[in-house]
Amino acid sequence: MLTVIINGQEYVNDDRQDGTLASEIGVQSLAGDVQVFIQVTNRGQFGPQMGYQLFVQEMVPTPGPTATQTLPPPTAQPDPTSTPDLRDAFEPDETTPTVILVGETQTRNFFPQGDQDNASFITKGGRFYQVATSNLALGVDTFLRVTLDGAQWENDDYAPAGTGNFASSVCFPAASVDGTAVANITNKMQQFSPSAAYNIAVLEVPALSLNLDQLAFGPAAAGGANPPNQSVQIFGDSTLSWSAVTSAPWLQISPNQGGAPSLMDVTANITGLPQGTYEGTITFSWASLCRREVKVTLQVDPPAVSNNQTGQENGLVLAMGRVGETAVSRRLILAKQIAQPLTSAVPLNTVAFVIIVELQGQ
Ligand SMILES: [Ca+2]
Ligand SMILES: [Ca+2]
Ligand SMILES: [Ca+2]
Repeated sequence: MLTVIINGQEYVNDDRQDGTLASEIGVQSLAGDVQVFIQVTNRGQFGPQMGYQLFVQEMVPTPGPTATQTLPPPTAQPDPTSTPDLRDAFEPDETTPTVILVGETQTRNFFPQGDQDNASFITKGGRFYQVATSNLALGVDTFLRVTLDGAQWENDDYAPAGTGNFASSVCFPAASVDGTAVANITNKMQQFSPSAAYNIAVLEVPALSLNLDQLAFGPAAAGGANPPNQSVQIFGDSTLSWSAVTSAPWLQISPNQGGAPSLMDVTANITGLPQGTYEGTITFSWASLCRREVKVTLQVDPPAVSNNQTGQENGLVLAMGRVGETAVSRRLILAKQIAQPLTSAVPLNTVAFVIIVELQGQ
């Protein structure tokens, strides 16, 4: 990017014309001999090989009929407030996302204030793609959202909490037809500076799909048998290699790695678990940064209690006297559950009754 200051007037030019990244500015001194200040900045990559050539040429106005056409006007509009452009080389990308090729890695930054980055790439029908950020500078915590044909995938951090890795990764299947996916990247740390840099890359990865997204076990009685095992079916490309972990000791899987197709056996081991509702996760990983989760719930009920522990008998019978003894009227007038055990010998979680039998006419 070329900046020229002459007589206090500043001219800026990025590209001299479409199709070239070179810059050109033409100026004319109308106030005699003056000093001209030229500044050259780079919007691209830096390195020892990143050379360029700078020319300053005098242009003499041609006499004759064209003498009135002295010098061409400056090729760039005056921009007195302009400063060196420290945005990444893929800006502006707000209204029209900058193209990123599948397999390409781009270095971008979050600058200026409020900057978001957008990248688009062509997807082929039936393929699986991974968009991931890496090499995050201090002050950068990427959040990644990919949209394709109205579908949307999001990720903040693919690494577990405590790893200090705030990079993002989204893996998604393209539809059955070719399309254009758009990745939007924002900085959750809200730091905006030329040094708030990171890399964004797009890869094609092996496909992985599951036959379900969640599993529910139970209810099972605490201390009793495990609920029946369930299974997860894994499908994908022949090149797929996945591994899986669970978030809780009670949630057990076998196998924990494989290819496609695979069948995973899922056990909810309730040994030692008190009653309650449990939640766990099976996390599949493949292609380094791709993740897919299956949510698992488990319901553990209170321990099962058999009838003879309750003291409550079905079909309470009061056999008081023989058939035909009409002189005795038998009437159960009250069978009331009371709140407290009758004695300390009555175990908790049992039911006690007071049976009052009123005999009349004796
Ligand atoms: Ca940017
Ligand atoms: Ca931007
Ligand atoms: Ca993040």
